[in-house]
Amino acid sequence: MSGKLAIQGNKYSVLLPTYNERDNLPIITRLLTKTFEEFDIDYEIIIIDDASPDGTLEVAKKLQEIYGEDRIVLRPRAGKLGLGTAYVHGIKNAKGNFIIIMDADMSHHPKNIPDFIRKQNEKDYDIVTGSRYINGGGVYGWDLRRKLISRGANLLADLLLNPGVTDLTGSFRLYKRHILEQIIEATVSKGYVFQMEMMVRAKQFNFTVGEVPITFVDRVFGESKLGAGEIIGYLNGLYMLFVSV
Ligand SMILES: Nc1nc2c(ncn2[C@@H]2O[C@H](COP(=O)(O)OP(=O)(O)OP(=O)(O)O)[C@@H](O)[C@H]2O)c(=O)[nH]1
Ligand SMILES: [Mg+2]
Repeated sequence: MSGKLAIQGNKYSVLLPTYNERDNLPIITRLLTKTFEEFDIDYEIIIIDDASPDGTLEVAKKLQEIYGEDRIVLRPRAGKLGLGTAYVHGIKNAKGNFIIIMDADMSHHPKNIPDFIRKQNEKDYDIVTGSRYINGGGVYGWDLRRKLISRGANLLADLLLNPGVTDLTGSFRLYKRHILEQIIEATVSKGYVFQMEMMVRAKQFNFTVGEVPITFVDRVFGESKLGAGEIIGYLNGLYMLFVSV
């Protein structure tokens, strides 16, 4: 399979937002570079660190020394400003005509990226989204509570907004760069609801969306942040979209 995905002129910019990912960052970076090299794909990895107290940025600088400045791009910010604006900040100066968004905590595996690219090539999709909820996808390491919350969040959003995508809250996605810029521009929510709104906007704009199965693995290092506040925030955001879109 190696080498077959390279299309002349295509470049993939991976946006990796990080907050306290010191232990995960070297592993995900190695797996990313390995995957891209194996398939002879042009890439850059853009790390957007929000002044993580655990020293993630220092680790990122070391990685930049190892892999080179054309492969590892650092776009740090002075404080924890949240995921939505981290993507906006990361896209500025991104060199790729495609953008891949994924978590840096090893919940998303770089080995799936060739599937995203292959899928995109199939029908020249504007967006390809990773789904835990189609055949071949799944979730590992979550307890029943977390599974139910994720399923519930997806079912509810699907019922109210019907964007036609099976995994709305996931954040492992490939976008044409100009499409992502347009969607982010239109997206107003913050927090967990942000990923879901992006798919609702995509439908609104009639962008084409392909899906590939992914297995999501719960983080091993670092701390989870899903609490009651996030759930309430999600429900609020969903309601706002329901009445406004
Ligand atoms: N730059 C930046 N990155 C963030 C921020 N919040 C989270 N991240 C990163 O965004 C990605 C997803 O966040 P997670 O904390 O893993 O969120 P989650 O996957 O919903 O929840 P858990 O994995 O259970 O903690 C990870 O790579 C985080 O390090 C932020 O405010 N700024
Ligand atoms: Mg995570």
